[in-house]
Amino acid sequence: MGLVTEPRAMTEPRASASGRENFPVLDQRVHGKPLVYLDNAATTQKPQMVLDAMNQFYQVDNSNIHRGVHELSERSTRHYEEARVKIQRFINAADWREIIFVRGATEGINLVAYTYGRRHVQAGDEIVISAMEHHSNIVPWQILCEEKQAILRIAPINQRGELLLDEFEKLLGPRTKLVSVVHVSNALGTINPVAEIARMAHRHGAPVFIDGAQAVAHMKVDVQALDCDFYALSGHKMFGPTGIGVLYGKAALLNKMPPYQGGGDMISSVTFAKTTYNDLPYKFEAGTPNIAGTIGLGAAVDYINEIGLDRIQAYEHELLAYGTAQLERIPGLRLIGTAREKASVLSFVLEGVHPHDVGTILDREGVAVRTGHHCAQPVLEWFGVPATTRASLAFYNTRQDIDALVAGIYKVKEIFGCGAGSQPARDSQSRQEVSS
Ligand code: 7TS
Repeated sequence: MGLVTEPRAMTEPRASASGRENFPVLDQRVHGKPLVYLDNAATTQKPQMVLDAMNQFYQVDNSNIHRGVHELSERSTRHYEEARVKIQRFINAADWREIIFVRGATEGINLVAYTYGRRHVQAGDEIVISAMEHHSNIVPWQILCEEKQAILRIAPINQRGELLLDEFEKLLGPRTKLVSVVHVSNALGTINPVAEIARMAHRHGAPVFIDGAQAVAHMKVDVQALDCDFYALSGHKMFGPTGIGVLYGKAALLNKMPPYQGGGDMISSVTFAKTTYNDLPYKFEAGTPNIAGTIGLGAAVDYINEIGLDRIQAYEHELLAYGTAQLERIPGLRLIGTAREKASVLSFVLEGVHPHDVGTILDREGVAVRTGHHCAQPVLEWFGVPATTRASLAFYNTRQDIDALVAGIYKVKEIFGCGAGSQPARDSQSRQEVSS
């Protein structure tokens, strides 16, 4: 069965970029209404192909990897390592040894903070991040800075939620030991110019970490073209399972880093007198990994490739434009995050209604969104809001889904009696730039 619908699906209001029928979970009713799943930044749904790959592993091949001479172990090892090569090609890493399987983007960031960071950051050194980071790209650096008496510098943004690159560059200098920036913001949807940031950081001799958790399901990522030193992603945000992710690192850096965790598989030999470590990537993969999850992630990569990221990106761009236009029309609704380069996220506040109430009422309408600070408290604080309601898109969403969201918001307004009087916010037209 073909996964891809006819090209006209790109502009047809009711069509998605790919058959939703491949996602069993989407075919259900919630509170008696058809499910409209708009919480893809929290986690994406899984196509049948991913579920089948994982099921197949447990039903047919289940065995530990890298350690058995028997047939099942050889099969498991082969499938696990094939997934590594799929990821290598997917993000265009130069070598499969640069692909390290971790639990998710969070673990990828922690790994670098605890290994590269501990080794290279000293008292008075500086790490630069942006004002729009997810907590997982803030807290590991705070822990490191506290331990080392280093300084965390925060690159400011403007009212649209875009980085101020001139200000960014001013933060870089001889004390900068690492720059770590989100590729696509989960709270705002901003796409950051990460290739340019990498060039800037390299001019000052600092390596660059890119948090790609929200990017890889929505756009083509080429780590060599970006020339980033590290890149992290989460499988569950790209139609794969939870508990599996990837840390990409340039081999030259990874080779010089100490191990993150000790245990089986990460060693070359162990004696009580001296232990030597395994080569890349195994040096960073201590213990039995998430084998089924890795194989599921490989299947997710196959699935995305089959549809095509160019096609996904074009479709989602059009859907985001449609959603933005619809939401901007709603009186009293203010979009948070109106960057010119933006992907997949519609974050907003509704005058007079707490986001949790918006989310709860939308849920009763079958519309799943996330409310809260989205683990990006500092940036919401910067915008002067404690929380937002966030609709986040994937390629299986449709204009109909957006229409259901809009209808739900009008229902909220009706219930809270804020149907008239207020004007839609026009933040996207604001030119004011503010440093944080
Ligand atoms: N970085 C970004 C930009 C994220 O959006 C997230 C998760 C992470 C890192 C952490 O990923 P994990 O898979 O290791 O947990 N973001 C969200 C979100 O927006 N809603 O729920 C999780």
